[in-house]
This record gives sequence, C-alpha cells and structure tokens, in this order.
Amino acid sequence: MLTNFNGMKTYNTEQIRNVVLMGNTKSGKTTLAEALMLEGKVIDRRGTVEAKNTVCDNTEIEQLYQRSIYPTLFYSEYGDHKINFIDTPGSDDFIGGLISAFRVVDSGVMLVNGQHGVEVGTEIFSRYAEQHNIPLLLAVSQLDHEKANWDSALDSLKEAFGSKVCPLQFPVETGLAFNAYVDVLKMKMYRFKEDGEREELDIPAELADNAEELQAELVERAAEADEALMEAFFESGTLTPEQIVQGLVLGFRKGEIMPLVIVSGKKDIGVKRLMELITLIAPHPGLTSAKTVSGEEVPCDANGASSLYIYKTSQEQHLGDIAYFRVMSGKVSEAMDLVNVNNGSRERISGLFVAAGRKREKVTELMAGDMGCTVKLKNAKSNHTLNGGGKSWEFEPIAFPPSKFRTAIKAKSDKDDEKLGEILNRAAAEDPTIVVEYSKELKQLLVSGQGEHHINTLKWHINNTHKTEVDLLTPKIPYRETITKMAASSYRHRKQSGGAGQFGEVHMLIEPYVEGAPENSRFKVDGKDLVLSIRGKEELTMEWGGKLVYYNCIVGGSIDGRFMPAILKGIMERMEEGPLTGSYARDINCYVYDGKMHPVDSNEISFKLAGRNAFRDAFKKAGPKIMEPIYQIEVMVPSDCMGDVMSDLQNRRALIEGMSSEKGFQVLKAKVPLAELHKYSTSLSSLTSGRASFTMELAEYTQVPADIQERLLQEYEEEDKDD
Ligand SMILES: Nc1nc2c(ncn2[C@@H]2O[C@H](COP(=O)(O)OP(=O)(O)OP(=O)(O)O)[C@@H](O)[C@H]2O)c(=O)[nH]1
Ligand SMILES: [Mg+2]
Repeated sequence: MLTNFNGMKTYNTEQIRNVVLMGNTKSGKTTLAEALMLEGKVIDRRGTVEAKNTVCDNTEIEQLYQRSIYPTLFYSEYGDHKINFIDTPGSDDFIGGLISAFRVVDSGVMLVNGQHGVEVGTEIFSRYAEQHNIPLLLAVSQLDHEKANWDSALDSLKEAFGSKVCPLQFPVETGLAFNAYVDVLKMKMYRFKEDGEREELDIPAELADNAEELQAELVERAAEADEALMEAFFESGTLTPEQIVQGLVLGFRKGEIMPLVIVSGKKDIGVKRLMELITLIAPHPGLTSAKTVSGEEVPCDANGASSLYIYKTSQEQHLGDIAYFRVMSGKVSEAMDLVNVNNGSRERISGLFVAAGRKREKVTELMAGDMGCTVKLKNAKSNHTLNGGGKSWEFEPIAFPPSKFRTAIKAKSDKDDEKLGEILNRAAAEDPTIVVEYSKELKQLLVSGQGEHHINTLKWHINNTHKTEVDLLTPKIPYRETITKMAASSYRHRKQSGGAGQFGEVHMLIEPYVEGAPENSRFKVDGKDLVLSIRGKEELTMEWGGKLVYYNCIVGGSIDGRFMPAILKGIMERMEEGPLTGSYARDINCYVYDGKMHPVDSNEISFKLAGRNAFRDAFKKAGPKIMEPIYQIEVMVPSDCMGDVMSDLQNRRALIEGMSSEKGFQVLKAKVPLAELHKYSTSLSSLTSGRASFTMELAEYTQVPADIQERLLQEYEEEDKDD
C-alpha cells in the first residue's frame, strides 16, 4: 500500500532541506506528513491516524494511543528538491524526539491548530527552537474544522510572537466550507476541489482590500530585513516579488520573520505550496556548520571528509538496530568504512537507505546535509559520530531537558531482575530522556522520564514487547541527617565469651561542620572546659554531599594510632546509615580525644564498634535533624489556571518565589520539597488540561518540619523493630 517508492536521485547539498514538523499534540503533524508524502509521490494513498496506517505513527503503541511518540524521519520531493522531515510528538512527555531533531534540521514548521490557536506546546516548543537557533515557519492547520477560528488563531500568534508573524496567506472561509485561500505573495486565490485538484484564480473584489493590506505589510517586513531592500522600497514605494522573497529569506534565517501559511493535511490544502515555500525560504544545509566538542566548526560541505552523526537509533524485528543520521560533511556511500570516534569501533556502511517511516529505499550515496539510516552497525548509539578521512570530529552531544517524573520499578518476579535491567538500559539508549539508575542509598531501581505518560509507555513496552511484569512504586526520599550543636559521648565495647575477648573504649565529641569556619579546640563539656590538642585531621567529602572531618586528638597513647582508622570506619558506617532514620549523614566535625585499650583484647573490630556506637550516641544528643531535598521548580501556566495551580502548590509546602508573565503565560517559580512532588507532572496536567509545563532541579537540603521529623523517626523505629 505504501510501497510506491520511485527511483531515488542523489541530491546535492543545495537541493536538500531538513525540516522538523512540530506543534502541540493533535495539531495535525502526522496527518500533514501523509499529504506531504502524497504530493511528493513517496506514497500513493494517504493513511489516517484513525485507520492506524500512517507512515509516521508506525509502532503498535503509537497506533494504540493514536498519537506520535517517536520522532519519525520521512522525505518528500518537490521539483529539484528533496525535503527531509522529522515528524515529532506533540506531547511534552516525548520532548526528547523534538530536541534530538533540532540537532539535525535547519528549520521547522510549527503547526498551530486553527481551533485553538497558540497552545502550550506551541509556546514550549518555540522556546526550545529559539534556544537551538531553528527558524520557524508557522502553519495554521485544521481550518476545515467546524470550530476553526482564523482571526483568534492569528491574534494568539501575534500575542505570542509579536511582529515576527508575517501572514503570506489568509483563508477565504473557515469551517466545513473551507476550500480556498488567498496567497499574498502570489496575489492569487487558490481553490481546491473535492479530489484535491487546485485551481488558481484571481482574487475576488470583496477580498482585494484585505489582500492588498496584507501584501503591503509583507512588503514592509521584507524591506526591513535588509538595507538594500529598504532603499529599493523607499525609491519605488514597493518591492518586486523576487525582492519580497529575498527579504523573507533573510528575515527568516535571522529569526526575525515567521512566515505564516495555511495547511490542511486532511483535505490536502496548501500542502504543495508549503513545500514550495520551504524550498524557497528555508536554508539548505550547505549554509550551516556544526560544532565539535573541541570547538571546531565543520562546514556542511560535500567536498569535505566523510562524517555522519547519529541522532536516533531504534530496533525493528528481523533487522536489529537501525541508526538514523545526518551526513555532516563529505559523502557517505555504501560499503564505506568509517570509524566511530566515541568508541573507536570500525564500522562498515553495509546498507544505506533513505527512510519514510519504516519504508526504506536503498541508495548508493548521500551528500553532506542529507539524512538517512543504516543497519548492522556494531556499536553505534545516538550522539555518536562516524568519520572517514582520518578525522576525529566528535559532534556535541544533544542536551536533553532534565527529568520531571521519577518512579521506582521492580520486576514482579525476582528472577526477572536481570532481564529488567537489560530492557531498561536498551530503552535508555533508544530514548535518552529515559534515565535509569540504581540507588544504593534508597535500595531502589529508579527510572526517570518526562512525565507519567512517558513512563507508562515504557511500562507498556516492558509488559507487551518484552513480556515482563513490573510494578511501579513510589520512590523513597533521599533524606539527610545532620546535627545542630556540639555533644560528647563515650562508649566501651567489651565482650568476654570464652577465648579471646574484645575491648575498645572511645571518647568523642562532635559538632556541626560549617564550610570555612575556623578550627575549634576549646569546648565546654558538662560545664567543664575541654582543651583538645589536634594531632591529625582527615577531611572526607561524602559521596552524597557534605563533609566529615575526623580529628585525632589522642594524647598519652590512650588509643594506639593503629586503631584510629578502625574508629573512622565505624563512624563512616553510621554516616552511611544515619542514626535517626538510616539516611546518609553529613557535615560533621568529629574529635576522638580519649579512650582505653586492653593489652590483650583490643583489636580493630572492637574499636570499630566502639567508634560506631559512640558516634551514634553523640549524634542523638547533638540536636539531630532530618534534612529533605528541596527542588526549584518553574511552572508555565496559562493565566486562567493560575489560581488552581497556586493553591495546589501551597498544599505541597511550596515556597512561592516569584511570578512573571511571558507571551500569554504566567511563569511561576517556587521551591518545593521532593516528598511533595511525586506525580506532580500528572496533577499539573489534570489541573490545566495539559496546558501547563514545568521543570525541576535540585536546589538544596533543608530541615523537615517537626511533625514530619517525628513521623519519620517513628517509621524508622518500626522498621528497625521489624528487622
Ligand atoms: N478537521 C481536520 N482534522 C485534522 C486535520 N489534520 C489532522 N486532523 C485530525 O486531528 C487529529 C490529530 O491529528 P494528528 O495528525 O495525529 O496530529 P499530531 O499533531 O500528529 O498529534 P500528536 O502526534 O499527538 O502530536 C486526528 O484525529 C486527525 O484526523 C485537518 O487538517 N483537519
Ligand atoms: Mg503525530
């Protein structure tokens, strides 16, 4: 059905365009992709999302949910050009696909649903595009929908992007009767018949004023893009069509103009024109260069050394791993030998393909700037660079946004533990926004991702593709323990059972460690002055943050020097398993200043235990407190949901730090304890019908409130009893 591939030409760099299709979920990207491929005769029939037969939503899970989850490479041909597109998911949960696409495209088409205008996805994704210097063409879709509203969609775009928005078209009518638009670059009207055939017509009199007004606006915007054009405009009062395009090209590439067009993928309206405009306005890859980790700029030049960059890998039955790449420099051809700079492995390009979803066509050569895929590489992952010509270029890795949702995961049956680890590692290699880690501290296997839906998709795969049952559990909170004041204690460990006994006695004093504070040697213990003479000092940085400073203040040989490391070992055991709740302890100065030995029974074990217990006792007397991780969060909320989001945050012990407004959204900054953030992305989504988004980052550790400390202490005691 979708196999009607025509013989593929080899396209030169200048004939190629690389474009990402992006936009809020359900804006119609995947549907538009079908129309783009039909126009380019890559397919001979359009599939639909509902019929589960589109090129881009080609996995079982995408068809199940009727939405895109992975970035999908496809191409179309227009005139002498080949346009490589990447259809991306519109849900924030799968943002990884869009971020990786940004690394290999040179421009983007942002679809905006004509029923809703700017949505949260439009807003978030355009911010990312700006960060990645990807210029955007705006395309209003679904104007054939009965609820479509062109005027309000246009207003919302102007509100979001200001004067950058530059309409090249407007619809004649919207809603069910939508079948025509006016193009103010061509100054023609285009009407589409039921069978998709396009008629070019003169602009009717009643639309002439509107068309002229928009054209005048367009001319001005084009003139502003360049001084020479501005002069030409002042001289003649207008610009020629070629000059307008020239201005559009310049303004677009500088990110100052966002041309606005109309498309309907479902009705195949404006699709050919969109391709034409892409070939006219969007930059070809030869105009770009890419940076390597060592800061070298590598121009995208077909005459350079061969180099390709893998931005995605996926797995298909019978085929194994497929690596999707962009040719960064030179030419890549079949049977070429390249070296993977990231791991030194030699790779042969045994099959070279262009791809439209799962449909691949074999080609012999791809030029700099083109995109394709290959199979059977030995050891290649996304972010890897493969070079020829003895080059050691390593292109900068894609920086993915930090995770927003974290859960603990466990195989239902213990025998599946190892298999689960393998599945997760593979999933993380295919989708780098999945982060897997085993927490020694929490004794849990944790997976993090961009949202609950993201993680549920992963769970679906584990269950369905890998036939492994798992449970998702609430992750434990990595509390920390520390002390607030000085305390001293002594502990005698003695054991006399049968043969050799055990004996060790340790006197110690602990106090809070404060970065940069002067060293203390005078203390008051039980009302008496205690002056320590510091003989040795060891400053240890804890793996989990914070310090332990271990002072040897033994005088007169009350404890032999050879036992000091054993005492430290005992203390470290309790640092690792804090005396209050078993969490990691941090930021303590510990002075060992006295003790006793037994000529026969003292050994390392005895001093380790004495040190361990003396530390525990001192800790409990030293105003101990439990610290919890606090995250800095930034929530982007549509103004009408602000109240609900605020009160929800207040129930989560949040400290609201500020609010600002940005392009029709409110940006809320707050500090929130991690313990209150479990499934926050899910709650936020339901409070705002998916119109909000947020980021979170560890900010600091602060003391938990007294009632919570009390509860945690009790819980630990109960647990201890169970043991
Ligand atoms: N009326 C109308 N409906 C459309 C049009 N394009 C897409 N749709 C419908 O809108 C829904 C979403 O379309 P998709 O193509 O899956 O949208 P998407 O942007 O790929 O969505 P995600 O993959 O979730 O990001 C489907 O039910 C389509 O049939 C259009 O031009 N007009
Ligand atoms: Mg889609």
